Amino acid sequence: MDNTVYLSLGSNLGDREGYLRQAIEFLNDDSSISVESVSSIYETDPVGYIDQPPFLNMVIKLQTSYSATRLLALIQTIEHRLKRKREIHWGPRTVDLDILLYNSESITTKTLRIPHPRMTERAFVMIPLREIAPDVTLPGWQFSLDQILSELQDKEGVRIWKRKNGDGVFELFES
Ligand code: PH2
Ligand code: MG
Ligand code: MG
Repeated sequence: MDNTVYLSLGSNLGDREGYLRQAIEFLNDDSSISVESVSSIYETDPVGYIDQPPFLNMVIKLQTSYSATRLLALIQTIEHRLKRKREIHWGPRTVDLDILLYNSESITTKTLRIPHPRMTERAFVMIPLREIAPDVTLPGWQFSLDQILSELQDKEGVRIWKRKNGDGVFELFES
């Protein structure tokens, strides 16, 4: 399990926290994945298509023996199990799981681009990522997370919703 991956999680329909929690449990149930850390949960104003409810967003770190392509397939299975429907592009969803970083690799296939092509424009990704990985570097970027975040305009649209208060993976959800 020697690949380090950061994932972004989002939900803005139904039991938003429950969907995030279940997605993490499905990932951790897979014997080829170990969830290493989770950020706090943030409530965030919708970006892109704005006529939709607020999101809960978070970032998690995992170790896996899966390739990026294999991990993407698993993520899509989990989204499907959690009743995600693709109706409006960038529209409301029960759960959205995006691969942000896979080691420090740059990957482009027909279905996958890593680093996630829009992550550096999105405070709802960069703020929780910085919380759990302040020193991570993005392949192709010479700037730190702090420097990238200092340029972003939409930071006030990202508010702590449930603060992580320890180092365990699931204590966030047990209170
Ligand atoms: N996801 C999108 C589009 N807009 N806005 C917020 N706040 N959070 C998201 O996760 C999000 C979004 C498409 O994936
Ligand atoms: Mg997605
Ligand atoms: Mg997304």
